[in-house]
Amino acid sequence: MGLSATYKILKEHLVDGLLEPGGEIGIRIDQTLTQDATGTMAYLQFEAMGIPRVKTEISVSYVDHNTLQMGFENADDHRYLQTMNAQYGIHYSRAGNGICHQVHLERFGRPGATLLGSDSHTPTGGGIGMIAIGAGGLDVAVAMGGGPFYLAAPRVLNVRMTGRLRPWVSAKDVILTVLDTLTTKGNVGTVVEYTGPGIESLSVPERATITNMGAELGVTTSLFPSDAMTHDFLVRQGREKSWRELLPDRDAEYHRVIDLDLGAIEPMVALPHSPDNVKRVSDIAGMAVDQVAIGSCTNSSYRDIMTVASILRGGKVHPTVSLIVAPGSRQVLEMVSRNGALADMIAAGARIMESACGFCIGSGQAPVTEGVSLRTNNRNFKGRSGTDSAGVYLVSPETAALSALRGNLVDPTSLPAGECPAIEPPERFLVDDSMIIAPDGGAGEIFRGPNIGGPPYTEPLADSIRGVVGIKVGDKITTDHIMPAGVRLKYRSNIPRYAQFVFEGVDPSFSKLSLERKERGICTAIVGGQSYGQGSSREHAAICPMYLGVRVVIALSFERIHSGNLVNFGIVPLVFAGQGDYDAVRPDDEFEIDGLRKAVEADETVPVRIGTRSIQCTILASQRQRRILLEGGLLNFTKKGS
Ligand code: MIC
Ligand code: SF4
Repeated sequence: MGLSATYKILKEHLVDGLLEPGGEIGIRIDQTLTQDATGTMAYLQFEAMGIPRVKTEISVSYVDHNTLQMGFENADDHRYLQTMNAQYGIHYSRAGNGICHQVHLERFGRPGATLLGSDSHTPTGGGIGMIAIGAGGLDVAVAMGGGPFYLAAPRVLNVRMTGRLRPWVSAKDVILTVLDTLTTKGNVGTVVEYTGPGIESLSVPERATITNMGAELGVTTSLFPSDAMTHDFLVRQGREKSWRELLPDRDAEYHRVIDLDLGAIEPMVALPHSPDNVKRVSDIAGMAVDQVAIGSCTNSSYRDIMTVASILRGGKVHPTVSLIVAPGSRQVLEMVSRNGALADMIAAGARIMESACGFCIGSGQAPVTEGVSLRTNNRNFKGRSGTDSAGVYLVSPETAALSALRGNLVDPTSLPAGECPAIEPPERFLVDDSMIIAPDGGAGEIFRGPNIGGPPYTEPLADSIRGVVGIKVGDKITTDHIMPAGVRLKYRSNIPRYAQFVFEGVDPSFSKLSLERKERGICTAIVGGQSYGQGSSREHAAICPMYLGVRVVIALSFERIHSGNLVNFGIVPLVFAGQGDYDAVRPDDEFEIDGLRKAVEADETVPVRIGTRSIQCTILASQRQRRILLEGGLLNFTKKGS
C-alpha cells in the first residue's frame, strides 16, 4: 500500500519510534509559532532550559491576542517578547501585523514542513500542505531547542472531495458539514487528509479555513496535498521557491474514507454553544440578529474580506445590527484599503477593527444581553464572547454580510446565483514584512515588567497522594471553562495571579479552597466527563491547577493537547473505567492513591480510593510521558537531559 501525504511528511521527519498508527513517535520540527497569550510562558520556559538560540529553521512570535492595552500588563508582555526574541533568534511579528495563523500562511508556511504552534488553530497551516500541530507552550519551547515533538502516530481519515461548491456556498460551510458528521468528540489521534478532484477548485485560503476548524473536531491536524493551487498561492505571495509538490500515493492507505460532494453542500450554521451543533441556515433563516462579527483566523483572508466588501457595496448595515470587520492581517487590510474595498465597507456602516483576534477571544465587542451574534470564527462556547447570556452562531462570511444588511439570518442561496461575488486572487499580494522584526542577537537587556513572573516550578511525583475532589464537572469542559480568557488573559504571564481565576465561571470558590488545602498539605483532584479540556491549547489550564495543588484529573476521556499539558506539568491524567464510576463520585469526596510512582512506572491502571469506593483508573500516558510524570513535568525532564 502507498503512503498518504500525512505519512510522507511524518516519515521525512521521524526521529524516534515506529510509524504505525497508535505508537508513539518523535518528529523533527522545522518551524514554530507562538502568540502573545501563550508566548510569554513558552519563552520563560525556553529561557529556563539554558539554550542560547533557537535551533529551528524559523520560529516566529506573534502579537495578536492581547492587543487592547487595558492596563500595563499586555504592553509589558509585548516588550518582554520583543527583547527576548531578539536575543534568542526568534522573529517578532508586531501588534497590528495580523493574526498568527493568517500571517504564517501568507509569509512562512511551506509545503512538506512541520510546524508546531502554541495555539490550537495551528493546523491552519495544513491548507498549504504542511503538518501543522497545536501544542502547549512548553512543547513548543522544547521544539525551539531542537527537541522532537512526540505524538501518537495518527490514524488518517480521508475526506475525498468531488464536485464544486455552488455559488454562495464557501469553505466555512464545508467544515461545518464535516463537523456535523464527525462532531467534536471521539476524533483524538486522527489526521484528516482532504483529497479528490474537488480540492482542485479550492484555493489555499479556502483550504486553510477548513483545516483551521479541524481543531474543533479534536483531531491532531488536517492536511491538504500541495498541488498546482498551492504553487499558485506561493507565486502570488512572491514565495515560489518554498513550493514543492506533495501528493498522496495513488494507492495510499487510509483508516477510513468519507466521500463529500461539494456540490451538495448548503450554507450551514453552528448554533450555541458548540461548533458541532450544526444546522442548515435555511432551517433557521429569518432569525433576528443583533451583532455580526467578521474576521478571526478562520475567515479573514483577502478572499473573505473582499467577498464581504462586495456584498456590502452600496448597501447599509441594518439599524439594529452592529457589524464588526477585522481583516486577518496587515497584508489584507492594506490591500483592501488601497483597492477601495475598505471604503465600501465603511460606507455601508461596518466598524473596522484591528487585524487581531479581538472579538474572537472576547477581547471587546461583547454582544448585548441575550443577544444573537453571527460570527465567522470557529468557537461559540458559552460566555466566550464576553456575554454569558448571548448566543453565538458560526457562519460563512457570505451569510454574515448578507444578514448584517437585512437584520436577520439570510440563507445566501436564496439570492440569485448571478449576484454572488466572484473574487479573483490578486496578481501579486502586497508584500511588506517590515512589521516582522528579524532577531539581531539582542543588543539590549530583556525587559521584565511587574507582570512577568518566573517559569512554573514543579516537584517530582509523590508516591502517595491524598486529598479532596475539589470540583466535579460534566462533558465537553473546555480550557476556557478551566482558565477564562477575555479580560483575564492579561494575567497569563503571572501564574499566582492568573490562578485566582481557575474555574471562575463554574465554581468561583475553587481557587481559594484549593490553595487553602495546598497550604495544609492536602491535594485537590478534578473530576470531569467526556472530552475534558477541549478547545484552546492554553497550558495555563494545567499550570494554574498545578499551582493550586491539583495532582490528578480523573475524567471519562481527555482531549489530546490538554492531557499532554497535564503531563507536562506533573498532573496525572486518569481515566475512569466506566460511566458508573464517574456517576458515583461526589464533589468533596476524599480520595487516596498509594503506590502512585510504582504504578506510573509499570502499570496500565492504578487503584484509587474515592469516597467509600475503591476504583481502578487507567493512567493516560505513554512510556515517555510516564518518565516525564515521575520527574514532575517536562521542564525538569528536559533539564535533566532525559
Ligand atoms: C483560542 O482560540 O481559544 C485561543 C485563545 O487562540 C487559544 C490559545 C490561547 O489560549 O491563548 C487556542 O486556540 O489555543
Ligand atoms: Fe485568535 Fe480566535 Fe484564532 Fe484563537 S481562534 S487564534 S483567538 S482568531
